Amino acid sequence: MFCQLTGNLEVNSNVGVILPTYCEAPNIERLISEIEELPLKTSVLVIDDSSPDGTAGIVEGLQQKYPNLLLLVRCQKSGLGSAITDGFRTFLSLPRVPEFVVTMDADYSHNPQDMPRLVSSMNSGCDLAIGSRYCAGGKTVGWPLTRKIVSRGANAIARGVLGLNLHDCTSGYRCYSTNFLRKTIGYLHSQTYDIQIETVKQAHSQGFRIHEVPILFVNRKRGKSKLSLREIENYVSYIFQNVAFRQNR
Ligand SMILES: Nc1nc2c(ncn2[C@@H]2O[C@H](COP(=O)(O)OP(=O)(O)OP(=O)(O)O)[C@@H](O)[C@H]2O)c(=O)[nH]1
Ligand SMILES: [Mg+2]
Repeated sequence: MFCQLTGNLEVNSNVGVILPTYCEAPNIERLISEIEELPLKTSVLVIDDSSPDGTAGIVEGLQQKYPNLLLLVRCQKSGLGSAITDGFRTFLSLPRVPEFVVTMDADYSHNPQDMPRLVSSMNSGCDLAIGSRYCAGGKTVGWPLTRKIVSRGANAIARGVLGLNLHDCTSGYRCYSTNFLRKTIGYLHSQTYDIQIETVKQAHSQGFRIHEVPILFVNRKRGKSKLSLREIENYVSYIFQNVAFRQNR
């Protein structure tokens, strides 16, 4: 697959932020500028699948203003999971690898202001902090009932079938240690939304500690959801193919 990475690869940051985008033109500029203002030493990597709405062009323009902004453009829509793993690979291949990598949605469902709390929770010695909608103090706002059922159902299936003892195993707002990512990257194959489960599964099986940090998740106000019935089917079939994981633990 043809990809093009632009920006200052010599960037020196403590936290690498991965923003996967497909048609996020209405959201991307404000999101990046808010991340840039956080009290964290960040570098931001946008992974855009040649969005027809010109998301990548907006990011290219912002690279003049933000020297720590990287852009990976892939030639076609290739799924959230592969975007995230391409992001992990990119950060791990930089001359100065950040200590932590944060993933978040670029549709403003994940509040950048929660990032410092997510990152500082890593000091408790965990290797994966999950921004959790379903632990005490977490919440979702603005989702229609059907979307709530899909999300709760996805979590219940993961907990029940794979035996994952977490309130929220599908949240995409996370902080990973790069130590964990180095040991795990070779095992990640998910193309779509099942990436969230695959990473948790790897952390469990390799004995890394996982911590949940409560977050408020707000339904996107601009742009369209990319979660399709096909992606939900992929997710369910991934879980059932991995029942063996539970039996082998
Ligand atoms: N690069 C890339 N990004 C994607 C792809 N699919 C989704 N995304 C991005 O991944 C993030 C999550 O996608 P959403 O459409 O918000 O999906 P969701 O949050 O599960 O669904 P909603 O709750 O309905 O918003 C957003 O930033 C999307 O732009 C993809 O195939 N490639
Ligand atoms: Mg979303």
